This record gives sequence, structure tokens and C-alpha cells, in this order.
Amino acid sequence: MSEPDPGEEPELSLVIPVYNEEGILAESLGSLCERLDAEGLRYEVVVAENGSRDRTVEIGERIAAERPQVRLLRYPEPNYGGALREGIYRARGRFVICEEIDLCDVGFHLRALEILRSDEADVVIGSKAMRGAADTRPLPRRVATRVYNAMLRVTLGFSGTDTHGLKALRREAVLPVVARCVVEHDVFASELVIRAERSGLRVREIPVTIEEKRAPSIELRRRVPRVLRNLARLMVSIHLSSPVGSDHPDERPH
Ligand SMILES: Nc1nc2c(ncn2[C@@H]2O[C@H](COP(=O)(O)OP(=O)(O)O)[C@@H](O)[C@H]2O)c(=O)[nH]1
Ligand SMILES: [Mg+2]
Repeated sequence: MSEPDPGEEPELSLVIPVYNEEGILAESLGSLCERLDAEGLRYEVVVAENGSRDRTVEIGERIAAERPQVRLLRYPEPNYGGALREGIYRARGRFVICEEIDLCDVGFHLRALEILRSDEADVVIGSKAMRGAADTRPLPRRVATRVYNAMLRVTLGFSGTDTHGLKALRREAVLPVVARCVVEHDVFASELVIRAERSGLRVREIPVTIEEKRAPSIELRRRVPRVLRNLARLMVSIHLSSPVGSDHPDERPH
């Protein structure tokens, strides 16, 4: 990863997993940084890339060289969850926002920061499915979000409406939870939220408006089998090794 600026620590780290994003990387990062600069935030952007087969790395390296706030992290395996987790570990800010390069919703960053700064929550989820949210994605993906989160509620006792996508974290509170996560790929994001909730962290959802800059790189039907496999692993891990109420850091096996 490119060396961090040894100067002042950022208050906010944005972690953005990216994979084959040559089409929108430069424009998205450029306008994101300009908007964050205009808000006067002390921030860094950790771009967590792995195994892209297009010009993503070349473009990411150029932007990291041009903008001191941008760091490029290269995770060794093709793995969204692994890259996101590594980005959270390497983030230096007190607050960490998990972003997606096709969203970059500064409105969410500002609302979530206000909640974290005033110590009203440890985790703020940008929900696509709660009352007040606006989701402009195609119908199958909206339905998939609802079905998936209903499965998390039924099988894992999740109490919210969304786990994948935008979230803001108080880094210190969440690091022990990240360390206990066992699944990879897409389901890691859900595991993080569910384990945070089960360990007693204050999780709050706020509605977001979702307007993707492009269709997702992986087709929905190709994603489903892997998501189901990882969900099964997560259910086994949570129900067998930590019955409800015992995900608290003090109660886990050492
Ligand atoms: N590092 C990494 N990032 C990924 C991978 N797959 C998707 N991403 C990134 O994750 C974010 C969301 O991906 P997207 O294709 O829009 O899927 P969506 O979350 O269902 O909308 C984008 O920033 C992608 O570049 C992957 O395998 N590795
Ligand atoms: Mg997307």
C-alpha cells in the first residue's frame, strides 16, 4: 500500500473496495475528494483493490500519487469482504465509512459523522430498504435486498433492514468485532453488522437514496450460490459457537 502521509491523523477514513473499475474510478474519486475538501473534513480514502484485470491499479496509483489523502491497498485475493476488512484494519481515522465506488454518497457521510461525533451510535447503516429510503436499482436487485435481509432476520435474529453497502463505524468499538468475523466475500459486510448488534454495540439505520453510477460487475444469479454458502457458514458459526447474547467480547473463547 502507498505510504500514509505522516502528517496529522485523519478523523475519517473512507474504505472503498474496488475491482475492475477503470470506467469510473478516476471520476468518482476525483469528485469525492473535491466534495470532502469543500466540507473541510480531515479524511483519507483507502482504495482496497484486488486482482483487477483492467487499468484500475494503474489509475489508482496515479490518483494516489496526485492526492495525498488517497492510499491504494492491494489485497492478494479476489475477495470483496477480505479487501474491506483489510481496509478497515489499515484505516487510521477514528471513524471509518465503508463506501462503494459506484455510490460515493457524501450526504450519507455527513449525516453519519454527525451521529458518530455526538456519540449516539457505534455503527450507522445507510439502509436501502427502510422507510424514507429511495432505491433506484432494478426490481430484481431491490427484491434480492429485501429477501436477503429477511433471511438474516429469520436465521440470525438481525433486527434491521439492510447490511450490505454504506456503513459508518466507530473504529475502536468495531475492531474487536471485525476480528471475530469468519466469512468472506459479500457476506462479511452482513456478518460485521450482525456481530456488532449481537455484541451490544449501538447500531442505527438511516435511510439513503441509491443511484448507482453503473450496473454491478457480477450478475445477481452468479452471486446467489456463493452468498448462500457463506450465509450457511455464518449461521453455523454464530449458532454453534456463540448462542444469542454470547457474542460479547468478554465472553468469547480466548
Ligand atoms: N476489492 C474488491 N472490490 C470489489 C469486488 N467486487 C466488487 N467490488 C467493489 O465493491 C463495490 C460494490 O460493487 P458492485 O459491483 O456495485 O456491487 P453491489 O454492492 O451489489 O452494488 C464497488 O466499489 C466494487 O468495485 C471484489 O471482488 N474485490
Ligand atoms: Mg453497486
